Amino acid sequence: MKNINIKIADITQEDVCAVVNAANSSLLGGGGVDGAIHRAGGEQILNECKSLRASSYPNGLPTGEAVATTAGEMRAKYVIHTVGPVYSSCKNRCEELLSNCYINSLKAASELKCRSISFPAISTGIYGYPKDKAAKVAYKAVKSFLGADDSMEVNFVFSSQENCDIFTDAIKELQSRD
Ligand code: AR6
Repeated sequence: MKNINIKIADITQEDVCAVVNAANSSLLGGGGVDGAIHRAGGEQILNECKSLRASSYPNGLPTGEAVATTAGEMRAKYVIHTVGPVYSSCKNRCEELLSNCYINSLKAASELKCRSISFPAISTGIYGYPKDKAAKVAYKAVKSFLGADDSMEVNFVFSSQENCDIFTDAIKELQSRD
């Protein structure tokens, strides 16, 4: 689909307006993409996250919601932090919550006047969401957003060829309906 790119890269190196962080509700960092983004962006991101916790999210960022900080030393202008569902406990809300991550991140990027955004495969690492299922949810959410606003360039960024292949195989069926 036009406006959607699929690539293998380190998301911290993306030259886009906004990179999305697969965060946890504490917003205070972690492993995986989250750890890599905080390392690459430097302490400015953590300081902004701490302020957000103190002001807007004293109990943490709820699953499916998204909030932006600047991107510190990364090339991107903003980091949009979102919290994906933990697959073992999201029950019948897994799809809805993962979809919300994509839609709310895109809305946040749009509010910041961004025209380019890079997503990691939210929830498919430590949070255990099956990669093929997550691919379909991610693609459907992005496609529906772009249906209403096609001025955004969306990158799906994968850490390995294998993960990229799982994604492209899973969305082939959906793409044939584009
Ligand atoms: N660039 C692109 N993709 C990456 C990178 C990278 N630099 N590093 C990992 N991936 P995860 P989650 C892929 O675990 O499942 C953290 O501790 C990785 O292969 O980062 O949403 C947070 O603080 C996987 O497919 O995110 C939370 O506690 C995908 O990115 C928790 O992990 C997401 O893996 C969130 O878990």
